[in-house]
Amino acid sequence: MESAKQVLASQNIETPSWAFGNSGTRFKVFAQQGVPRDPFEKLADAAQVHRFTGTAGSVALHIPWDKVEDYAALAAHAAEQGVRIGTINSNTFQDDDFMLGSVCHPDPGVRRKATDHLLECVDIMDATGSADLKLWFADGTNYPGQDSIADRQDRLAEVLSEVYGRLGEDQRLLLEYKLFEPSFYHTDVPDWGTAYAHCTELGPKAQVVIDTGHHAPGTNIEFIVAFLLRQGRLGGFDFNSRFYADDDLMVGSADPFQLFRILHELALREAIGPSSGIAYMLDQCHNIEPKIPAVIRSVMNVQEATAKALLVDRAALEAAQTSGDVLGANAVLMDAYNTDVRALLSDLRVEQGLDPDPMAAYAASGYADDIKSNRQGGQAAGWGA
Ligand code: PSV
Ligand code: MN
Ligand code: MN
Repeated sequence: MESAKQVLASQNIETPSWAFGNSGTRFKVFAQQGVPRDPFEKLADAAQVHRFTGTAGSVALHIPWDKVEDYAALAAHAAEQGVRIGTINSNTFQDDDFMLGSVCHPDPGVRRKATDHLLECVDIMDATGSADLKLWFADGTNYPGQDSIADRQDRLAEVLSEVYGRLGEDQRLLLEYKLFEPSFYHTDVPDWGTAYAHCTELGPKAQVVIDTGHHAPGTNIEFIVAFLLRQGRLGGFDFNSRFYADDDLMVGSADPFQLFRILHELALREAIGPSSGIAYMLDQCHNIEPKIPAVIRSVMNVQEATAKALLVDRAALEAAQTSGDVLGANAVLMDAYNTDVRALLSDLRVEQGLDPDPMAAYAASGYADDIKSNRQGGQAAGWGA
């Protein structure tokens, strides 16, 4: 029990700056009162999540959504708020030039533009002290014959290798895959196998990111976790929930059992704390729910799944597995999953000097009222505004 608490106390869940801005779908972005007007205010909101959970100490930025003049000043502001800047996410999908792709585009001029953006992101990492560059490419085609799938792989490899060469000693390139959308015929990095192959070609500082919303329905994500962990190529997660496609709902809301199964694979390999080198990030959009409480809830959902995974009786599991006791092994796992860990987490929070109930404590803090009255004209998170 004590060691589960120690691991939980050391866990860091990175929040995305864009979760705090207005978001929606291509049908409508609903503006909420009090949302941040700039990246500084996004960091202030993210700091509230950390203040009440004690486990959300870093914040991912998305460039250019979080473009500022002085990134060192932004990092200093984060520190003043009690958080730090984490992963830098690139954006090669919102410029008109990228209609037919970015790093895989047939025109070398467009590829140069995309590459320069990625290199600029590494400059930003240098200024913020960030260790991870997260790359997700919207590249792909909509129609058979539109472009050469194989040539696009070559172009991708060439750009990745240039960016990899620019990384500092302690910096990593995290490559995210996604099955489809916005491209509907083929995507250039559609799955973990493609991402893994490119990372292997690049070198040890290139690792794969699993966004839980980026798979075909029914995909066994925990298998991917186990495989990449074994290969030393699991760089991090973009956690969220989905019912249909890339829904970006609160993690653990659609399928808490899947989240538990993923964390079980990680717990088995002692890969939850910061020394694991795995970046545990959220990638979510809160279209209809209030944003800060939604992120607090998400962090708590990850903590609950983690606690359950840490409670798995590994000796009993191994004994059942070795003796071929199918039902016994499954029962060990289900016992842990069915344990109510909320009291354990409340106790841990009290030991950390936090309120045992982060949702209630945030609601009582008055922060939501403050931002509603003090901020007018909040920013869209980045898409569809
Ligand atoms: C793409 O769907 C993605 O998951 C990538 O991580 C982007 O950077 C992010 O969404 C933006 O939310
Ligand atoms: Mn993502
Ligand atoms: Mn996504």
